[in-house]
Amino acid sequence: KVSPRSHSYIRYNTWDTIQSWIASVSSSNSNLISKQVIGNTYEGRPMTVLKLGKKSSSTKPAIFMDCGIHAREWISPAFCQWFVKEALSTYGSDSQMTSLLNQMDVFVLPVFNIDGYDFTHKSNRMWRKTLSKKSGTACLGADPNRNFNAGWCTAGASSNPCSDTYCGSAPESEIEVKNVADFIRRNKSIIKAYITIHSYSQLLLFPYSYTFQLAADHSELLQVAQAASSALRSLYGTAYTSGPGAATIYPAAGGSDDWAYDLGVKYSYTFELRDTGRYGFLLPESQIKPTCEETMLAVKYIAAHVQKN
Ligand code: ING
Ligand code: ZN
Repeated sequence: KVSPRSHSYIRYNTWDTIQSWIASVSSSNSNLISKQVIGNTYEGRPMTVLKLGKKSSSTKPAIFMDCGIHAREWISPAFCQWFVKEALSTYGSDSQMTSLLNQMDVFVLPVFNIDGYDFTHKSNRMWRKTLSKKSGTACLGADPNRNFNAGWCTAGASSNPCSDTYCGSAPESEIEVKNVADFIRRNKSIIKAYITIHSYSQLLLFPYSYTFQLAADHSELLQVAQAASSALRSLYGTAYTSGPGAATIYPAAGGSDDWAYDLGVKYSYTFELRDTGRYGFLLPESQIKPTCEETMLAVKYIAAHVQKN
């Protein structure tokens, strides 16, 4: 049972709708979900992490996945909602999902940058950053994916508060980034994989983005990314490119995947979902279902690899 039956997984839901969904989906599936607030956003909205997994007496290894780091990338929160629905509705019938949730927990943060997401629905559809205020400038926010403590502000980021890639006044200056980083640090011993969902460009990226140096686990990360991309492509032919961030998209410091990797989370991936630019951030709602279905295959591939390693 997924509930509420009225929730639409093929719409771009507002934060208010997603917040109600978080409450009802967790209360009506308490055998498989629990929720915890990891802190509030700058404007005071609760950041709730859903923990999916069969309850166990022993501590289980886990995967952490977040959506909506960037406000305008609406397909991303749609994917996290889809993932939760699929996990609940296929547990017990799909052997891989059943085994995954029996052996591991999946932490899902459906919307990371809630203030920004709400702002894109109400004021500025193309907003990317957080909405924190800073003295000395009228410009708002910082780029949460430049605000992690990984080569912070050394490449592909701006120290100008008015820039869309403003790195913030210090690493973790953005409360949303601090809340997520604290949660991952607290659960460092159990978190085996970090997956973050962005759009657009159809890429499956892994560390590093802050340097052109190859990660210690480069060949395994590449092999898993390529196989996950093949699984994704098998459904509708959607082509993905995979590789380290710096060489595949552009050098950019302060990203969440690089930070998680350097903390010790080996399987650290950034997805850039559909499309390649025709609609860009304005991906039509008619593409939510196919995009989420194909992406499930890649995420499940990565999860299966993590599970057996
Ligand atoms: N792209 C990412 C960005 O933050 C990225 C690319 C991935 C940068 C990983 C750094 C680390 O710019 C989008 N579309 O947000
Ligand atoms: Zn993004």
